[in-house]
Amino acid sequence: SPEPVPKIVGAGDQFENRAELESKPLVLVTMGSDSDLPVLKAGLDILREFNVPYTLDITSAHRTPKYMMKVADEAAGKGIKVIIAAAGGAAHLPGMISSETPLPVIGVPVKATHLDGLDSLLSIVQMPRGVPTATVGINNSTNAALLAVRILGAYVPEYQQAMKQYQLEMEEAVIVKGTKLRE
Ligand code: RP5
Repeated sequence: SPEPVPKIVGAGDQFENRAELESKPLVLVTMGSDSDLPVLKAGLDILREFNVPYTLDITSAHRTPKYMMKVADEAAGKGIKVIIAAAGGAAHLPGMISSETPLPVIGVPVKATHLDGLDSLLSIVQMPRGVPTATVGINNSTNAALLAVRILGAYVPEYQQAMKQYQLEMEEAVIVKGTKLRE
């Protein structure tokens, strides 16, 4: 019979209460300004849905550059496994964080200026070789969180299982909608 899957310390479902959940964050969600927070809400809902312990911060590449680099430098040592970084306009935050950490960084371009988020997207996506930074769609914090769960799922079986379940439910929901259209 197959070996039972060992419980891996850090999986969100092992934490009994919110305080403990937040004390051992696996994902750092950081943003250039508190004005980015509304865009991140959907992603934070996903992290909660998947029971992923996360922590929040504001680290501006331009207003708090030294603090941003400190946070990036210390994240891995604190047990963080994935960083989600949201920024708008001249969105240098995800790339700069990525330059200072060995962790996977997912950038969320925020639509913050008259350029409709295209400025943010291009600021994040065109990183130089050697400093990879994953980039999701403009304002799409949902996909940033789902990608973070997938990364965690590569080594925490519970998250991978939960992601498979999420995908099955999404598939079912679309098929039900199609069926209703034909009724
Ligand atoms: C960026 O500038 C932030 O990430 C935000 O999206 C944008 C505007 O910031 P605020 O002027 O609203 O603080 O650095």
